[in-house]
Amino acid sequence: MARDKIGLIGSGQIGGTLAHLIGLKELGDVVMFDIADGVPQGKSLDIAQSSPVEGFDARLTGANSYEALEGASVCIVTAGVPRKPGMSRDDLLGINLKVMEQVGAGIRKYAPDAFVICITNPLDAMVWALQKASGLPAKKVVGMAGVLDSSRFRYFLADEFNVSVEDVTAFVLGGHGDSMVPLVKYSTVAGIPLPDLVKMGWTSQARIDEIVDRTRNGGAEIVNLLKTGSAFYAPAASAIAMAESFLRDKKRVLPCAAYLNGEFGVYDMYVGVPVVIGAKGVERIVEIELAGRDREAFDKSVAAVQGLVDACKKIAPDLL
Ligand code: A3D
Repeated sequence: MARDKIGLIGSGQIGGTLAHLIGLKELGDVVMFDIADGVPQGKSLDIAQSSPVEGFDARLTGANSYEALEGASVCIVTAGVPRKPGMSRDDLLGINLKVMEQVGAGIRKYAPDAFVICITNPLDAMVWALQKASGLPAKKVVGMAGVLDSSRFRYFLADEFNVSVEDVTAFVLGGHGDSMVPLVKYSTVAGIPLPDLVKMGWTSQARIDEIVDRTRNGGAEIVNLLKTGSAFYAPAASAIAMAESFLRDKKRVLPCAAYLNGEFGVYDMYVGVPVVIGAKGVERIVEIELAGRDREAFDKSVAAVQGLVDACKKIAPDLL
């Protein structure tokens, strides 16, 4: 069986890490694309030269033309400008919207059958714009945010309880970052929900609140430490989990920015919800019942995403 071709649109910090992980995991051949001349070529050659040491077989190439993406079965989009300290995700909107229009046109022309994962910020609005610009079916275009947010949450919880990260599950909904909605009652250690762990004296509600807050601001914490650029190891690993579930038809249940048209009472918007990812793309949206404070927080998060989508519609009315 021929290897899958994975197109990485954007070969910056996340793009490079994606290419490395794809090689190490032998998920397929990689085409790195970027507008910066030499960057995708240099990074792909560097990673290819690590393959004899690591013992993986994959063809890695770099390109500055969309043609190179021809026939890709997965495209992961990081093209755009990352956040700088003091810059909000929303400041990025205007610049990255234009990039999504170009990228969408390239995917439509050369990789119309691909499963597309968008990472570019502001995520929930950019994945919406990318789906419109590419014209691909909504179940083949998803945004990566929830896997990262829940991974951060899981890491902090494992650290708090001094248990393996493998035994901590987390459930997050809503938009990326500040407006994310962690569902504490569905987050567990070995199946024991967090509220029970509070009752068992493992932690306090105040500590859980602090951890939720740190998770919400997880991206900004790293931006402030790095001073230039934003997080890239964990975002890349999160997108790889989504790509792997598609390529290997694993049908994992992962929180992703998925297109909602009626589910959760949301229409024509991408919002973070749990979905099943398999060979057909988003095969199912897991629509849990939301009530009380969780519903309120979700609605607030949806309103924040709606604001960004409305801004996109104003800047680029032809996307509709
Ligand atoms: P960076 O290292 O700057 O890479 C971006 C790459 O995009 C650069 O190599 C640019 O040359 C390239 N680029 C710019 N314009 C175009 C274009 N029109 N066509 C093709 N390539 C282009 O950034 P990064 O890899 O650190 O981050 C990439 C994106 O991911 C940014 O928008 C970040 O804000 C975003 N991000 C999202 C998350 C989420 O959880 C959603 C987390 C971390 C970063």
